[in-house]
Amino acid sequence: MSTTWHILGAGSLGTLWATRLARAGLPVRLLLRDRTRLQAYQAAGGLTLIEQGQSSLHPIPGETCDSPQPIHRLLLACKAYDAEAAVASIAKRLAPGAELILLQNGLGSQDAVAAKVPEARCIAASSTEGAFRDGDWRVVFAGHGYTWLGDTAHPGAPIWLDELTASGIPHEWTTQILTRLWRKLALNCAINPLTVLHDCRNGGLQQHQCEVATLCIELGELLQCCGQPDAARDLQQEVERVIHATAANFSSMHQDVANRRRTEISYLLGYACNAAVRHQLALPHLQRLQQRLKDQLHLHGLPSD
Ligand code: NAD
Ligand code: KPL
Repeated sequence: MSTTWHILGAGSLGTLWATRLARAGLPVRLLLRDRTRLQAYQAAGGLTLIEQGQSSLHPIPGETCDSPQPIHRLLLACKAYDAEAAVASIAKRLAPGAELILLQNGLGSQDAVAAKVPEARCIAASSTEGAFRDGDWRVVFAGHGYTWLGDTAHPGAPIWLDELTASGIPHEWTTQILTRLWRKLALNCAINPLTVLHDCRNGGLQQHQCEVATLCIELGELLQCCGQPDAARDLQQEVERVIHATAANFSSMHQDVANRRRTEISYLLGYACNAAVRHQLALPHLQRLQQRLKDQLHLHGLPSD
């Protein structure tokens, strides 16, 4: 009998994982915040996945976070700023040897979660898949990508990776997950805030090449200083490649601001700027970028943390 996949966070990525695992015949249960959310979910009859214009309904069982059954495997699919509180809400349900897969972007939330559940195995993930919600309990699979998984404390791969393969979830186990997370963080710091400040698509940054290049130099210094030389390698070329390849897209941070949603700034630019301060590294352009972004978020009436 396979271990049940408990999924906390019935948003974009949580739904994308839940529906593909369930479609492969694996046991999946959704963890919902409270009875009201559970009733709303049950009324919808399940999660809907929209893929290449085709929608499919998946009647995955749901339960509230305070249900009594033990959790052996948890996919944490909420935003970075919700991760610590979300894990606290299910901590007492974790069985001995439980495994958590942390899908949060950026850095900082993974350590906060691990500190809350020291007995559990925490596996960090970095994903380039893309999905968005077009309604409650509905997700559109918008961009194929890859998910890297790794555990900074234990290099051995978990036994359930073949379940991801069976579910059609492209993934790779890596012993360098921190390097992956830092590299993505650096890309997000070089691109996303500027798209908010210039109110443009990613491709619009081709008009601001000097600004992007200056940030890449500072981010490279930071990565070196934080012991991440591999994440620093050819950073500027990679940033330029991503800007070109995603020219028509709005960055995730731009979309958050446009939709009046809280951003993950503290786990991206905020984390980078704090790391620089800790290492007594002066990165004036990055610090200034953080201040400009915070001012902009204030102007939009959004939280700046
Ligand atoms: P989302 O906002 O669509 O979904 C998060 C869900 O978690 C929401 O439904 C929210 O209600 C739920 N949640 C939060 N706290 C909860 C709690 N205590 N109990 C129960 N449910 C709770 O977010 P998302 O877009 O799926 O992003 C999740 C993470 O994945 C983020 O860090 C994001 O940056 C990253 N990511 C997203 C994408 C994407 O395409 N959406 C791609 C790569 C990485
Ligand atoms: O990951 C992204 C995001 O929007 O968050 C990039 C790759 C920077 C594309 O915008």
